[in-house]
Amino acid sequence: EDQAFLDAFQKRIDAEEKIEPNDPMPEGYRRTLVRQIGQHAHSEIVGMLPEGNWITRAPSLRRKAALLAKVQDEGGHGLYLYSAAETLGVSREEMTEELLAGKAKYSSIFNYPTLTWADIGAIGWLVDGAAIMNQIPLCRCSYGPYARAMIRVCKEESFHQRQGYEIMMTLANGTPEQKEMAQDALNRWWWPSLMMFGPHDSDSQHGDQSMRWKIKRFTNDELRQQFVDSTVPQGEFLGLTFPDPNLKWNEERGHYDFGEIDWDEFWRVVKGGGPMNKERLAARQKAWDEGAWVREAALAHAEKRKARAEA
Ligand code: FAQ
Repeated sequence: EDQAFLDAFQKRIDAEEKIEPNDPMPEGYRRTLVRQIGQHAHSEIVGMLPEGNWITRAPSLRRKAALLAKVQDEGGHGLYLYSAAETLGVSREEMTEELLAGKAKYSSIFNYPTLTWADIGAIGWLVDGAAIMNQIPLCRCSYGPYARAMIRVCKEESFHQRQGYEIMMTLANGTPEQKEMAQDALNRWWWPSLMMFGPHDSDSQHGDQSMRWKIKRFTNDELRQQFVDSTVPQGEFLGLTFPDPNLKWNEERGHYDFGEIDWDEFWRVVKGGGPMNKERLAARQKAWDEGAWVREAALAHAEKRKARAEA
């Protein structure tokens, strides 16, 4: 790739032009998007598992219907995202094989267990809240198909977030035991939610280049700070406390200060050593194996139709 091509491409990016599937693009740009969109898709699909765990145990029919719809939405998001990645010349099969081989990542957050019903509230409130903070700027990503997919995804995420917050509100205003459950869920999900935004900017391998290419519009630390600033008042409204003694409003900065993330835990979970990593991948492997006959049948059917059309 010569410099003139790279410069011309950067000019299009700087002019806020959308890059479309058939446009010439640097190989690094294509690779970064395949990596990020693929990981994002895997996160949505693996992300169905922690909440799926509670569908049969939801406390009422109304809660069950809402949770079922939310988990279904996540499956839909995964499919849009695989389709967006396919416009860059990779197949869904290749992406899935990379996930199952442990080569492609998915969000660290989905490697924690959902121990009580309150976890469903905490996931909607915090995990979907963090996802929205990260995904609203992706609606302005320079790559057209990804940006457009994010618009609908964000609308659905905002329903998910409200669904979760409303569960937390009900528990926080319920019996002392229910309030205790909500507090326990916040204690366990707070730090992993902050980890969703990725390493500090100084340790973010891809951050600078992705900002230049306008794939990312804000850095990991900027988005994490925005999330803390908007979420802490919501927690206070619930009458709950955050498990961080260093969390404090900083008048001068106009932001909350907060404590240091346990980065050893973060990298351990990212590298496969989290509490639920093995179970999550085993569940994906089982679904892939058990779905093999469907893929084979669909292919055989398509070939038969093609042969008939040609005869
Ligand atoms: N977990 O250089 P950076 C959802 C990896 S929301 C695991 O900073 P980048 C909705 C990173 O991939 C969750 N790995 O990377 C939902 C890279 O490794 P690589 C999904 C992480 O890409 C809600 C390395 O560390 N959302 O699913 C994590 O510039 C509720 C260095 O990091 C998205 O994927 C992590 N937390 O920035 C579903 C959003 N953080 O690839 C169900 C799109 C970093 O070189 C229920 N993605 N790594 O092997 C992004 O915005 C970016 O990819 C970041 C990371 C911000 C996640």
